[in-house]
Amino acid sequence: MMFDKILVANRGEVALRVMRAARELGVKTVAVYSTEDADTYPVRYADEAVCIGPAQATKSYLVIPSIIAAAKNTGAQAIHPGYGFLAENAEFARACVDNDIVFIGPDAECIERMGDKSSARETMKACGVPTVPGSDGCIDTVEEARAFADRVGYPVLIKATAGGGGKGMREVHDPADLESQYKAARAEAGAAFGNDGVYLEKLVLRPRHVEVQVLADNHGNHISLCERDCSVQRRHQKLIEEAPSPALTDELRRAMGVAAIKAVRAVDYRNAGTIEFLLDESGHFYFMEMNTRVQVEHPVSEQITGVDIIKEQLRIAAGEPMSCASRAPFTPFGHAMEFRINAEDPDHGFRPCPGTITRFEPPSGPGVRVESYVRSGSRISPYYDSMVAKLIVYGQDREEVLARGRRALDEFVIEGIATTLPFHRRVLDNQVFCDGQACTDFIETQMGDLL
Ligand code: MV4
Repeated sequence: MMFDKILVANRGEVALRVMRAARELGVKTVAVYSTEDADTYPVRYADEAVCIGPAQATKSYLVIPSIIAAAKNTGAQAIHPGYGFLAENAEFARACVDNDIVFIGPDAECIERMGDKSSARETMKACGVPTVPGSDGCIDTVEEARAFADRVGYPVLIKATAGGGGKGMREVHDPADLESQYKAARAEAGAAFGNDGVYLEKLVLRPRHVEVQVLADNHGNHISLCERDCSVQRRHQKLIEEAPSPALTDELRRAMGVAAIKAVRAVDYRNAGTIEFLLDESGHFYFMEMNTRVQVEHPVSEQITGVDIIKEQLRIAAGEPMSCASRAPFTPFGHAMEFRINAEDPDHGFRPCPGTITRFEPPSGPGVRVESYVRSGSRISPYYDSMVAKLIVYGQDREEVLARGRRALDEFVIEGIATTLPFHRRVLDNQVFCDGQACTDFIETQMGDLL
């Protein structure tokens, strides 16, 4: 049975996105908020709202007992964690279950298994999902690292097992640098995660980041909602995502979908998740990481499949079958692109620019979707991430979407703070991007003049 009431353990655009889905399903919503966010739109939008502490996330959005208490006190039957904060925290998922609250996501075991990157890699390798040639488990000594690198050949990449998102990662191109890079990676991982375990992989040169959106329910349905190409990133922060990937053939798309579903079945995964792959220049793909949450860029998948991923998450968590299973296997319908509009100044190294938005006039018209929690007069807090809005444009093909993106970005007015709007507009004039050729070095190699 669908829930009567859920709590949203997040803020900003994703809190609003989840509450909108809940409202369409007739589910009441509880917002939690820090004192810093008291006057924001998602807090007003919710049927009820509970203050859980001061501005610092470690004293509010990350405090598990406060959030559990808020759910108990309001009679919420389930908690949606959004992305970031506690979304991939196994302890939180367990605390929900221990308090008879449904965690809208996978179970704690799946979060844990995928959170350890070396063991996630082992799991995927064992079930036949392609992985980059790499070490079996963690590498405990420099000698072991050297033996491995000599065997697979340079360049290699040292990765932190507790990492993800690029922290504690070191490339080694020259055997002379192996020892220092190995030690540096361990030290960085230890300081960042309190776990200095590292493993090695052969370095894939000029890869694209292609990730497959999956859904799994308690009724045996495991489906893929095609892929997203997220190759335009800066320091592991995605800036533009699109679906489908301009780099895939139908055959490759099918193969990646099959691999992603294999991965999901292997760990008995439930709810929405993403399998991230590296795609090399010769069209080979390799498992990189699994994200056990809904992601910022989920709307591009929604636009090309017609599936409301958040609503499906609620249905699945409530024990219902997903409503879209009979439409699988999905073939992409048209094209979609998302531009993250951040309060950052692209002309000054993307430095954060919190402050008050004096004028906010989003674009509209055919093929335009704007996901945002801000209004004219909203304040962007320095305490949280700098995302102000997501502009999603969609249309019948990539050409139409590029033109629509230019048009919508030109219409978009944000005054009072610097944003990434002009950066995106320049990307849409770049030939490499327009040709669908951007890989993960795109910003460094193509937008260098702007950085
Ligand atoms: C790699 C790689 C090349 N070869 N693994 C980046 C973060 C983490 N998810 C893994 N990452 C990478 N792993 C091998 N064996 C290159 C990256 C990488 C990257 C991947 C996707 C998108 C942007 C990236 C930027 C730099 C490095």
